[in-house]
Amino acid sequence: MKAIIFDLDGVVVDTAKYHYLAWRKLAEELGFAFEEEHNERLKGVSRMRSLEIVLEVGGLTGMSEVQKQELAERKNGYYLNMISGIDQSEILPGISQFISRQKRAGYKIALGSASKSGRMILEKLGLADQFDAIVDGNLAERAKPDPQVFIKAAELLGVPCSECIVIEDAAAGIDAALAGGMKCIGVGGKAILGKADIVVPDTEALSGIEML
Ligand code: B16
Ligand code: MG
Repeated sequence: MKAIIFDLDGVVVDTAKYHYLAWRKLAEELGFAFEEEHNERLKGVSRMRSLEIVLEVGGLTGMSEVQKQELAERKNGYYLNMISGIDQSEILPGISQFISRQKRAGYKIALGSASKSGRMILEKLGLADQFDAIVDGNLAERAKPDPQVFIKAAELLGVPCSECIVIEDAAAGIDAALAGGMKCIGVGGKAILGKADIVVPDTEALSGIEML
């Protein structure tokens, strides 16, 4: 294995809580409650797909494309406001040390995130310089579970997909990595991430994986 491709939200930083709070605020404005139990479905999927899931939960059908665009932009405004002060203190436990160690061991490091704010968030966390390639939602038109975001990262690194390991916290991301012919480590619960080659319960446990 020559490269490690990191998902962002849920692997490098817990931005999922801010995505959730922003969707919940939008849902409240639309007149329904968006409960946390539905949040898992939003992880790793694109902004527009997330909106469709939120509207489905609220039983709102028949919105025009223009209306959907406005709602997605409104939610993104709330989200950007919530993450405006994000800093190194929000990097998930053990991740900075893990990235430094794998770089010293010779791995190339990339980001493969669905988020259009991916690069900006890495910069705010002070981690952007550690990444040899950054692919976020601005560079990939097709959302996970399509493997495009990870394949682009492998191409930018100049490493064949078969020599890349993806680290993911979402079922859509695991499916994307496997569809791209990559190895995959899941961070979270086995019930959701069971298709991954290895599943660890949290980011701190990544340092104990023997294949790295
Ligand atoms: P944005 P990841 C994903 O990030 C999030 O998990 C998902 O909830 C979000 O909808 C998506 O980014 C798009 O984010 O609205 O900022 O473009 O897990 O792929 O790093
Ligand atoms: Mg994620």
